Amino acid sequence: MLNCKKFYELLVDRGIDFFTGVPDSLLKDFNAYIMDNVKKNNHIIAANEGASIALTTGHYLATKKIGLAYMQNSGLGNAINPLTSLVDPDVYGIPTLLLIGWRGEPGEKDAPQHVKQGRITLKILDTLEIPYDILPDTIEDATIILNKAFTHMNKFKAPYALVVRKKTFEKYEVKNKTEQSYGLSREDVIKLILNELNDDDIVISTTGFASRELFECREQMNQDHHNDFLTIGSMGHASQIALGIAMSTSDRQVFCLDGDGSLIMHMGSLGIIGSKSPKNFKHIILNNAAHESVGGQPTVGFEVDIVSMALSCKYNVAYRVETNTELIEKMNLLKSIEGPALLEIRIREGHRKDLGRPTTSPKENKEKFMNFLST
Ligand SMILES: Cc1ncc(C[n+]2csc(CCOP(=O)(O)OP(=O)(O)O)c2C)c(N)n1
Repeated sequence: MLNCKKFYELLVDRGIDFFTGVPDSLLKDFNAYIMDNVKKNNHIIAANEGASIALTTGHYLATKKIGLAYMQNSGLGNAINPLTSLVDPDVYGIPTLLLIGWRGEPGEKDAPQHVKQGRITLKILDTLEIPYDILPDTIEDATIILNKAFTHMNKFKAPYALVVRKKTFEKYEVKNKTEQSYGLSREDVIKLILNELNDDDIVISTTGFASRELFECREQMNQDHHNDFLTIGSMGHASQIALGIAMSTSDRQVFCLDGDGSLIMHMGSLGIIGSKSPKNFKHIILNNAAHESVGGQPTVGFEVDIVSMALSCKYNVAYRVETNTELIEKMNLLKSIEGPALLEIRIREGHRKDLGRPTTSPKENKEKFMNFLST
């Protein structure tokens, strides 16, 4: 396996001193290493993967130095536009090193949302005309590949991708992690919310642990899953799925269980919700200021004022809570008040080690949910 420190040193030796991206579980050890060892201004966890390509571009324009943009292959879609219309040699020609976690690699068992993306990842890079290599898991071989990548980037002023398989990096635990003071966990909160909902309320949950926990909470509470649409892929889009439903189903309340990382990834959606102003739209943000589902890398969730953001985007009301009692009180208000309404719940990181994945397929989820909507 590849030692994170040694790989980092290979990059630094070749002039890389700027790192940006959206975290991925396959890259979490390397990510932890750069969080501990790169100066604050030289590592930016981006709002989305496209933004990370723009950030490496800005860094290159200002310093003539190649930056590294890391992402899960699910994020390639977000990056395609700047990859084709900004850094491509047919446009500005900005050398950029891409480090892409390969979820759903053919032959590896993975969750349904990763299967197609895994199958087409290399084909996407071929179509984008971005040369790539699978990152080898020994330093000797990684050195050869990096030399090849840098020769290409410097000669053609173009991006180059390193595709990262499962278990490529050795374990590295982050050392400088700030402790969080909030008491409730995401799963506590999901249970409390489900207890407050009516039988005909609709729930749209965001990507990652939130959807997995929602599924398991329903099981534990002996409840059916038909009220829920689990947005297992498409990170950042749960609120727009919820908006699409809310605009067409005015007699039912739509509760969107969103994450801070997901909200930030496509924050412009808040303005669209506020402008359309559906009365039945209730937006709940499970804010742990982290991308917990892929390793707990920080977001700006506690630095930005989500309540003020919602209000300035013309949400009708917006509240912030952090305790059990406040949550129950505001949930009752949220149910009776006209939307769009937002409830930010400050939570701590933490999840069950035995957290499973939904045992039904996405298509079964869709069919049950659509039947429920049509009754
Ligand atoms: C476009 C895209 N980029 C990255 C990922 C990988 N990913 C899955 S969940 C997640 C973190 C979500 O963070 P947040 O919404 O704050 O929820 P939390 O995990 O903290 O519950 C990430 C980065 C993804 N699925 N899709």
